[in-house]
Amino acid sequence: MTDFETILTESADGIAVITINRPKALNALNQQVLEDIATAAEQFDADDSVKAIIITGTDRAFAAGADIKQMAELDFATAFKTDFFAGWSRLTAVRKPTIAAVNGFALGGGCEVAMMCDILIASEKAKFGQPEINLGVLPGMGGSQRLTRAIGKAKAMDLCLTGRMMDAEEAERSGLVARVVPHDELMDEARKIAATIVSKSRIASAMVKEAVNASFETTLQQGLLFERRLFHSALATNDQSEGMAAFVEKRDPDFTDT
Ligand code: CO8
Repeated sequence: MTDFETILTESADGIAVITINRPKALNALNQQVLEDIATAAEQFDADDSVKAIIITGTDRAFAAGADIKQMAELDFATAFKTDFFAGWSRLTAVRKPTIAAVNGFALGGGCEVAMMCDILIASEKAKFGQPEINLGVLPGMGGSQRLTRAIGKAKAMDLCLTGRMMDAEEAERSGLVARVVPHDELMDEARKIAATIVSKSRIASAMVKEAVNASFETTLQQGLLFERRLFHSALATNDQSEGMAAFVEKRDPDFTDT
């Protein structure tokens, strides 16, 4: 694994952890953070010993948004020509399940990076928001799209138009996060979820991810057909034979990711 400037990485027992580590700037996302997270995620995605990836922050922040000090200097021509921040799509291209363990502020781009992950869990101290309106701009990394799909128009408009923050309890109630846990238990809970995923067939978990994500891109009929065809394909895997044999024989399955 490469040495990174703005993140910490570790991996053990099939679980990789990427920790955003610019605490003095509340983990604000500059170009280097993008490059580091995307590269680490791609490397873990290609690493056969890894089956799930956790992304988390440090101290008070998951990430307090795109780096405003960097963006303050940005003009239209440069942003357009460089397709500023389009590189975050590298994170969404990761095929292994990703878990955002949101420990504190997840604002603007921070909320958007969390929403690029497959499962969001939050500490009781987490705060979510799209405060770009306070800066005279709007969300630019998916906030108006993924947030609206996650929590609906009413809440998404409320958050994006007022710039207010919502706490973890409201985020769970709204459907943005899957679980809220006490702050000190956040990483244990994230690792438990990841360990559960690690115990499953990697082919099946990748198929689940593709099928659920397809629901955001297709009509219901196309999505149902895609899901059914994936199911048919799953019947060609050794893990399907093993999983169903283990159930019939009343034992734990031993998946081989084949
Ligand atoms: N960018 C740069 N630096 C930041 C950011 C940020 N987003 N957030 C916090 N910091 C820095 C502060 O400047 C401060 O640094 P310093 O000590 O050098 O002054 C340090 O972090 C600590 O912050 P505060 O002193 O402000 O801490 P508080 O506890 O008083 O406040 C808040 C915490 C409420 C989180 C506050 O820092 C805040 O409001 N931050 C900005 C949040 C925000 O507006 N985020 C959205 C940014 S815009 C965005 O994400 C757009 C994404 C789309 C990109 C476009 C793609 C095409």
